[in-house]
This record gives sequence, structure tokens and C-alpha cells, in this order.
Amino acid sequence: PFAAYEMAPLDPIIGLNEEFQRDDFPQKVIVGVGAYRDDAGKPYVLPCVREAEQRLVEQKLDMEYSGIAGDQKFVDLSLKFGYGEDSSALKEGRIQGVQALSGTGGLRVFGELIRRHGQKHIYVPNPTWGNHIPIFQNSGLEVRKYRYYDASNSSLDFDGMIKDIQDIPAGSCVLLHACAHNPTGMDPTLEQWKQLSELFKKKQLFPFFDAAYQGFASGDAILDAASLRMFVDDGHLLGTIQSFSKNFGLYGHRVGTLSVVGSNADEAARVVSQMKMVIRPMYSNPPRHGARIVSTILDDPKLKSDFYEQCKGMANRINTMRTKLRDELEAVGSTRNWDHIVKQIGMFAYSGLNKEQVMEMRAKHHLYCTADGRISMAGVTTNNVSYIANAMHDVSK
Ligand code: PLP
Ligand code: TYF
Repeated sequence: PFAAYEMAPLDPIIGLNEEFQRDDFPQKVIVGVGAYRDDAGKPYVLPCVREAEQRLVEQKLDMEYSGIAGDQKFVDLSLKFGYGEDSSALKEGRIQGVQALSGTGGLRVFGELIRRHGQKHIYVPNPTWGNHIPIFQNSGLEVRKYRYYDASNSSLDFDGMIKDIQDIPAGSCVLLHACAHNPTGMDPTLEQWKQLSELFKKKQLFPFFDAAYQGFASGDAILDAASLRMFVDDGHLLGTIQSFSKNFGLYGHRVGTLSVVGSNADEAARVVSQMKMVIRPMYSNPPRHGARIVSTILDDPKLKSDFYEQCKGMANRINTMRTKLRDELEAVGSTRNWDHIVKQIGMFAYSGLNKEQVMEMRAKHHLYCTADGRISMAGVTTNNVSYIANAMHDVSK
């Protein structure tokens, strides 16, 4: 039955790891997948996560199936983390959700859900996280793009964004990155978010927030939720996917929450019941362990404050590396302006290097970043920063 199967291409982001493995150059460097590394280039498990795990082991919990919607305590704590402890919409029961298979799984369920309930397309920023497009296409939606980034001066194209959003048909679902836009690292300012909120109201658009980096933008997880909280305060009915991969460093545990803000508690409950209809035949129920880790942390004042501090530590290390990388580029004699590396926020530097330059870096310097010139700043360390700067300068002078 398999004779006609062709070998599929490597994934444009995750496939880099395979190519990197095959490269035996001793100084090879990978700054591809967005996964945090410590300054020694090693994966980092947050100490608060280790401590929560220890407590969980001691409790000798059972390993029964979760419900279709997952761990309710985790979902409640996650919604408070995203929407705010004092959110009135949350207190009114208008915000409800399910545990999701991290960001990716939640996006897929959401795509399926809105398609079943009448949406034909979804609007995403151009550019956006590469996987958004196949996720929504596989949900049966047509993916359309709105302008987001001005490559000519490495900044947000806010005017273009407003113009394109103005033309979106009423009722359409529009994806917004809550903070630390992937791949560009450029977010609207709070004033611009306010303008967007007003425009979404006027045009009767349906906002959907992808919150994959809460805590990674400013280093303060509360500040990073400002866009989402503003939209909720402004009375929007919306959807949100929260991922705990990056901020809690729980990548492989697949922890997330998919939620909606409805006009009342009954409406939100009806939407959640429909999410469960999507989930049951898709994967039945989500894994337990990672959700227990997050809820142990968010339910304990000491672990929670440790989390805020450790998350800030990751964001700070990245910011230090942004400055170092820009300074090293200047030190090796680059005459190009690299200020955007310092200005951008979150995990990535959208370097402005084109595909040819990226391929040249790969061939000549064994330096691996994605074809769009996106560099995962989380993989830049004190030891490799000058090597990276040299390679970037060499292909761009
Ligand atoms: N959304 C965005 C914008 C992302 O950058 C990512 C991961 O890089 C995700 C969602 C999904 O990640 P995960 O499935 O690990 O939560
Ligand atoms: O680096 C990125 O943009 C992501 C990272 O299951 C990622 O693609 C890797 C694996 C995964 C989800 C996200």
C-alpha cells in the first residue's frame, strides 16, 4: 500500500535540526527553532518547573485519563494568567476554554471549530509563523494575509496593516500575535493596539489572539498580556490560544489553553461544548503531566513569583545577546544598520538577510537559521555571538 508514497520535504523550521545533525563541522551553530538555550547553549529547565515536578512525584498522583477538555484547575489558572486575575469577564464566567495540545494543537482545534460554524477564511499577518498557514488550511479554511511588516526599513507597517484590515469583510476571523510577533519581533504599540481595537469594533471583525510568548516580550508576563486584556476590556468577543512551551519551557510536554470570550456564560459554555466535539474524535484528551506542572506553579505564590523571575531571566539574556550581536557586527566592520536586532522583541531577530545570504551562511559558515533570515536569539550565546556576527557580515558586506 505504500509504494507510491514520495519522500516529503523537510519542515522549513524543524527540518533544520536534521540538516544540522548531518553537518560535522566542529564550530557549526544553529539558531533555527525557537527554543531557549542557556548561555552555555544548553536546553534550560526552569527551577520552578523542577520544584513543581518534585512536588508532583511526592503526591503519587494517579494516571487516569483526563476529561476531553483536560484539567479544569489548569484551565482556570491559565485563564487568570492570560486574561488577568481581576478580569471582570472572567468573573462573569464569559471566558471559558479547554486544555490544548500546546499552541499548535489549539490552533488546529480552533480552525476546525470556526470552519464547522461557518467561517470560510482566516486572516493572518504577512509574514506570520510558518506553521499557521498549513494548520488553518488543514482545518479547511482559506488563509488570507494582511500587511504587517515593512522589510525596507525593518519596522511594523502599521499604515498598511490598518488599510488591509479595513478591507476585511465583516464577521471575518483575524489572527493577531498577542506579543513578540513571530518571526518579525515587531509589535504594535499600546496606542496602535487601541486603534486596532477600535477598527475591529467598527468593522465587526472577530479577533483571535495567538499568545505563544507571554513573558518573553517585555520579560513581564503581565505586561505582555496587555493587548489581549485591552480587547477584552473593550468588549470584544474573541478567541485565544495560550502556549506554555516557551515561557514555562515546557516544549515537549505540549501544554496550552484554547479559550473564548462569549457574550455570557451560557454562550461560552456552548462554544466549549463544541470544542469538545472537535477534540473527542481527534485525540480524545490531552496529556496530564505538563498541565499539572503549570497549575502547581500558578497555584502557589512562591513558585509563581519564581516563575516570573525566571521567565524574566530568559528574556534578559536574550536582550543582552541582541545588544552583543549588534555590537559585534559593528566591531567586525559591518557598515549596515543592525539597530533592528536590538529594537525587536521576543525570541527572534528578523535579520533582513535574504535567502541567498542564508544559504551562503549555511554552506560557508555552517550557521543554520531559517530561509527568511530569522535568527533565534535564544540560541545566541557569549561563546558563539562573534562567530555569528562574522558570518552575517561576511555574507552581507
Ligand atoms: N504560535 C506561534 C506564533 C509560535 O511561534 C509557536 C511556536 O513557535 C506556536 C504558536 C506553537 O508552539 P507550540 O505548539 O509549541 O505551543
Ligand atoms: O521556531 C519556531 O517557530 C517553531 C518551534 O512542535 C516549534 O516552529 C517547534 C516544534 C513544535 C512547535 C513549534
